Amino acid sequence: MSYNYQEIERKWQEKWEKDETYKVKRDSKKKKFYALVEFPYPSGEGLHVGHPRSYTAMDVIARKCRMEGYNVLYPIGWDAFGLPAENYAIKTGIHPAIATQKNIANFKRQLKSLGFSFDWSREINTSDPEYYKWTQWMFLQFFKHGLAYKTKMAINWCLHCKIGLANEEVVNGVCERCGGPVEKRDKEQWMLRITQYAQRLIDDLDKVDYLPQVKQQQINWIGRSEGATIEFPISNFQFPIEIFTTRPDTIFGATYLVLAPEHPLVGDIVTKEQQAAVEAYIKEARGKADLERSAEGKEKTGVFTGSYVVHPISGEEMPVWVADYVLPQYGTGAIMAVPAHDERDFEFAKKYSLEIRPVILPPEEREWVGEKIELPEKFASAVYVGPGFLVNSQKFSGLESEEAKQRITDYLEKNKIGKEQVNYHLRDWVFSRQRYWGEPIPLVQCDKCGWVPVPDGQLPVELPSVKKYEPTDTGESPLAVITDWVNTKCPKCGGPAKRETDTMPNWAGSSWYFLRYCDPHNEKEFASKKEIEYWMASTRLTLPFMEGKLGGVDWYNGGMEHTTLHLLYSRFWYKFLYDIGVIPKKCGSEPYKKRTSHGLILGEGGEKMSKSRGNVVNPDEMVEKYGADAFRVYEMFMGPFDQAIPWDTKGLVGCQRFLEKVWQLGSKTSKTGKTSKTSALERLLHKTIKKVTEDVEVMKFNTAIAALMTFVNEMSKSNQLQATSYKFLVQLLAPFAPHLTEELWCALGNKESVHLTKWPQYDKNLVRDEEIDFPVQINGKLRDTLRLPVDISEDGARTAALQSEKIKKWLEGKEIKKVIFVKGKLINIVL
Ligand code: ANZ
Ligand code: ZN
Repeated sequence: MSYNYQEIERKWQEKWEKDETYKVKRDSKKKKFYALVEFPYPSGEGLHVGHPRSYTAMDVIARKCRMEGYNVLYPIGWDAFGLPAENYAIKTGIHPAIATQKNIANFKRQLKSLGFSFDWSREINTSDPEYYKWTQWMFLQFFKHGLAYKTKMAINWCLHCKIGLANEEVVNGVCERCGGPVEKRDKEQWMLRITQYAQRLIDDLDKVDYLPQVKQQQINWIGRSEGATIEFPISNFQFPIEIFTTRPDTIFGATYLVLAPEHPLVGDIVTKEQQAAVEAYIKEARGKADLERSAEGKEKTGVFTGSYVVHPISGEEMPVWVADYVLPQYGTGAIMAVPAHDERDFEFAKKYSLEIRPVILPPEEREWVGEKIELPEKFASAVYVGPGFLVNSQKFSGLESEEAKQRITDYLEKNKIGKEQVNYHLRDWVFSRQRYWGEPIPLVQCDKCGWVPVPDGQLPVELPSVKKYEPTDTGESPLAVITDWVNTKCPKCGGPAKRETDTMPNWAGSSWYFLRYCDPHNEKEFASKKEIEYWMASTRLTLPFMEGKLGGVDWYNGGMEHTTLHLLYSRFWYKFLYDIGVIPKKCGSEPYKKRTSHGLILGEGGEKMSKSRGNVVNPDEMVEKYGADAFRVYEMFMGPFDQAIPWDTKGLVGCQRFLEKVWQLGSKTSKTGKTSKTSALERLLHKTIKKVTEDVEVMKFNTAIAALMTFVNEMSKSNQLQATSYKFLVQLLAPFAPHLTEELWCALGNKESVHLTKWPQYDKNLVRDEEIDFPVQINGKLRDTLRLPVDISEDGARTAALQSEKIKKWLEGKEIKKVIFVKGKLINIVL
């Protein structure tokens, strides 16, 4: 009988669906395991071969955990709001909801064809009003707790998409979506105060088990920075200019000040003579993106304001400049420039011939340290950014940088010139979009009452139908022209009011979807506390290697590209829900206990897979030609899970052959045949069980499969196989190749699904490394041989030798001079 994967795979997929094999219910008698993958955006292109890399990995883990007795939740859904569906609607006039439904149907067919053990009864869709009702409800919680606010701000505006972008969506100065130019525009925007959580988002990383680089990326993104704010008084002007610095130790090296072009004081301090030049400069700066303005190496530009400040300690006059390398939203939007010790200031000072005054000397130049030193030219001709010793810094001269920072900050505080300050690079989250295909923001503006939430009972605020999906040229959402939807009554006073026409960004629905999976059909709450507590609580410890961590989703695998945005947003969102008491305390304040990431799958030539390169591999075609099981095994076998690997169809063919071999082995199996208990094959079996069990736990899927391949090769050599070895093989392979193994399991006469059987256990005695005949010599002559493990240590061998009756006889009354031990070879006792 040949291995007809197409028939077998279809058959078992239908059976699992009918039997609801992977459906789970809360069961307080069982320990739970919650495995999560990032739900896909159902694009028109369908599934990419990269999706199943993550889905198969977590499917293997979920299936193994199920066999280990856990109550496993492995859900899936659709992150269905987003620009592509809207852009498609603009082109074709087809409603995004209809296009999205069609894409979902296609994705679902594809995912089902791969045999993932998702609990499909929990399928969710973020663009479903039943779902986004709760996204809106949560937004209102943010609003009611003062964490959502509307403000006029300079936003990144994509000229092509006509959409405001969050800082995160501007990559290398261009729009992340279309690659088009981005400029700054003032717009009223809804914001979420994620900055209020900055410190906790750093601190709580200690409580979770994330890949080290994932943690580091989050920390860098939040960008905590310790320093001081310092005030510089302006001659003939009432207000001082406040700057932020991380290097108060360099204060005596400050030779000029720089304001961001957007700084509110610019207009007040600029002199008549300089006014025209400054205005022209500001106009130009507005067109540039932040990164272009601040990158090192980019040519710096600026203009003198004509005004001077006074150095707060030395009393010297310093010119004030405007330059766009200083950004308005960070710190105070103003800096003291220290060209001798800061790259950008150095470039700028050279260009405009401003003074470069070294005040920090590297440790090896300590001889120059003092209060009034004539330094050689060389110190001012290159920038030195490292720590060192202070020079020409009044009474602080001679101090080391770190100590000087503290002493100078103390001095500033005592004299009320400045104070210690911690800043974060993280900005508040721009939470509104002027687009159609997103959750409407459920607020109403009343002339009398201001912004008023839509009452809970009236949620969801459903997206009304529009005729045209283009955003308007004024930048309003297409919803703004539907006057009978916009005009409404104020829920508070009953007077005339207008609905907010902005919608939410597509990060909204994905910020809490893992909570909805716990209780997806609940109509009264986003999820009941009971269900959340069961699936997310910390007290219900899961796998041994996760012990001691907080509660939450047990294991979340997803793309490295989501480390700074989705991961951070959803941690913030969850912490807020936790703080307002809608998440049970037992669950802890972090949503994900463990986070891992998979490497990308590249095109056959090693480049990124993309439509434009024409190197996209279609999963449908691969499944059709080689089968879902071979496809799954290949994706897990292709290379280390966390690394980027080029696709190679030859590798897939190899995996198919491996499965065929397993299929053929079935016919060689005898149900009665007995091989001796400790045969080499028996040992190899137990080592294989151990290897697969341990490797899957650390996502070394490729080496786990390699071990299975070795085992199968050895089995093929033997002409009669023990039924138990074969059964174990089928079980070990089940998480990787669920259809084939189910068929083989059934053929062995079992009624129950292999996926619900108990995971094989290995015998500790059989995984130990083999023993060898170990020679024991006395004065170089063989006197005994002992059965000892190959890897026995010197002490072990010595003890064993001294216990041997034969050896004891030779040693009687003699003194041991020394012992020569050759690992794995011999021991020689010299008398
Ligand atoms: C003087 C100085 C001397 C600085 C020196 C650096 C080195 P992080 O680590 O990112 O917080 N800075 C402050 N506000 C800025 C703004 N709005 N736009 C651009 N640059 C700004 O960096 C803080 C440092 O970046 C600050 O410390 C300031 O330059 C600059 F040897 O002050 B420093
Ligand atoms: Zn009102």
